[in-house]
Amino acid sequence: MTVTITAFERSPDGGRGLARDTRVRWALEEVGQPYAVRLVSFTAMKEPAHLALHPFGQIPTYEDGDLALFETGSIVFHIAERHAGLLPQDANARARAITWMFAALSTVEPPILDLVTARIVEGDKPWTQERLPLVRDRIRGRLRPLSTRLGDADWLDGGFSAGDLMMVSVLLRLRISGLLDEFPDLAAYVARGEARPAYKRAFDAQWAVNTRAG
Ligand SMILES: N[C@@H](CCC(=O)N[C@@H](CS)C(=O)NCC(=O)O)C(=O)O
Repeated sequence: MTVTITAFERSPDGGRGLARDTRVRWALEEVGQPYAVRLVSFTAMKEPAHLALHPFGQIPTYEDGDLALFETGSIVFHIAERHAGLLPQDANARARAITWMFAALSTVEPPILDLVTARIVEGDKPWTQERLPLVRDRIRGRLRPLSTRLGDADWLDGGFSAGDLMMVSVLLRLRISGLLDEFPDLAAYVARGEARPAYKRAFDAQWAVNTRAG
């Protein structure tokens, strides 16, 4: 049974790797698992067939036989549990790698999403310019300790893991804001993630979808 994921028919970022199917593609590429992609429009995402897979009407989803999952944290964790390559064998190291996945999604990603909301969704509100510095500072408040913890290591805890995959996926959304450049070690960390052949294959696949004619 081939794994099937969903992705935007046309991603709002034009295929720059910011849509969250990229992190699922990346995980599947890291473990060498082939997959099919079903592209969905914004309209289809809110219709019953897709809502049965994803209660919030979003992408990505993951289907493998009888199993249907949503939420990238859960999907990447599932892939990492089922295949070698994304989680260490040692029980404690494995638990720490999983902790970094949670840290990426529940501690680092929320203020980054606030910035996206402030810039794009609330960009025309009269209070946005006053609020933006606070939002940016909250992100720095996460990047500073992350940078301290990374130190001069390549990855967050030993070898590359699903924790790094998720953290890099979250951080790369910051590039356009310039905030990542304030932390050259984190910028280099993200670049290391993006240099992985599996990431490149994932990026290229979603880029091809979003830059095709028609
Ligand atoms: N927490 C969810 C977030 C999913 C999400 O926000 N997906 C976006 C694309 S990256 C989406 O489908 N947006 C369209 C919408 O919400 O209508 C996850 O990690 O999977």
